[in-house]
Amino acid sequence: MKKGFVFDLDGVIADTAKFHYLAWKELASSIDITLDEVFNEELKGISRMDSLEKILAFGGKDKEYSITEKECLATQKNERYVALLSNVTQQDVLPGVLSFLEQARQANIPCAIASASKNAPYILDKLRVDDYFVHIVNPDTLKKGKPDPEIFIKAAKAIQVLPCEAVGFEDAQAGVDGLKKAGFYTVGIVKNQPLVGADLLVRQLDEINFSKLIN
Ligand code: B16
Ligand code: MG
Repeated sequence: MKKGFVFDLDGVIADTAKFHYLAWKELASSIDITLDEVFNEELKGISRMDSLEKILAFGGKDKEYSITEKECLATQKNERYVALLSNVTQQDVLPGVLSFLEQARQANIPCAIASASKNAPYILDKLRVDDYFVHIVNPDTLKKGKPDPEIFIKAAKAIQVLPCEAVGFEDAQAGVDGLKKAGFYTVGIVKNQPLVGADLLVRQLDEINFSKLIN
């Protein structure tokens, strides 16, 4: 019997990846690095600073910036990202998510968010789904980002369930790897990307038989 759910945000609750991509693409282009959608897949689920490091390495510029300059670049990207989020509404919640969260509420299954995004509380508020989550893990409290299992273990603790009693929902390979290491039953949300190692793969949450999942 499953007793708790842990959700990733970007790519599971809403498609904010398109805004991350736009903001990174503009930032990268300002320093003469051209990003493409294939490379962008590698940034999913990865923290802001780790994403910047990957982009600089991709452009062969990883040795060119000091820590302060990198922090400046990351802040610049985030300001653009947050500006792009300003028009987000409940219409942007991915198909099947609201009805799934409603079923969890009816079944008294606590839900938590395990997102690498420091903007998660703001995004959940804009999407008007924050009431469904009893806990949002603060990424600032983590020693390591995904694929390390730490964020998922913290989320399970916060909703007082064991990882083996929990279901995790992820769209990124780093997240699926972290959930499996933590010992969760793992649902992978696929779009066009391959996801290896998930226990169940769906395109959207309304493809899931809710009672079969929890029993
Ligand atoms: P921020 P998730 C992740 O969200 C994104 O997939 C990733 O692309 C982004 O770099 C990361 O959040 C950090 O986001 O810059 O807003 O702190 O998939 O873990 O919900
Ligand atoms: Mg994600």
